[in-house]
Amino acid sequence: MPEVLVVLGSKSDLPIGEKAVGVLREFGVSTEIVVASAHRTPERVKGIIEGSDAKVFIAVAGLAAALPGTIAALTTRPVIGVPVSGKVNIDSILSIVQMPPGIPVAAVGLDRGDNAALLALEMLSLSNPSIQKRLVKYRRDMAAQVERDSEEVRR
Ligand code: RP5
Repeated sequence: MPEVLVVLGSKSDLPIGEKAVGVLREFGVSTEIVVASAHRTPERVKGIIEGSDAKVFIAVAGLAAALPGTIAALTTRPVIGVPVSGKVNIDSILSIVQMPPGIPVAAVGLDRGDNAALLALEMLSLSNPSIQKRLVKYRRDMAAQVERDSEEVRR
């Protein structure tokens, strides 16, 4: 069973889900992607969440993005919502951010599957020192890249 389950509202969300899975695999964390829509297949969403022992859920959805909130309503495990861009980009962001009191969803930026994975890793790192170490290295590598970029631009 995966530690982080990525749920897509539609197969069309796959490129965003793949960003999350790529980062999680880079960190050696087990993950899986499934498609289940809050609107088209509510019973399927329920079955998947109730049958999963994942520690964190990443829910990727666009338009009236009910999926992250629906998953959050079914579990007390953390849910990270990733809004997907479309013709109107504010719709999915607000659908994920504006949860009613009592049922929180963590939201990352539009199409930011990579940040959703990093946030999930930060959650897992609270009880996993090896993930924590790798996160510190990831930040260090990023900072080194900025310095290399600066040097390149300066020249
Ligand atoms: C949402 O509607 C999905 O998450 C997707 O982002 C969007 C469009 O879905 P499709 O029409 O491509 O299946 O529920």
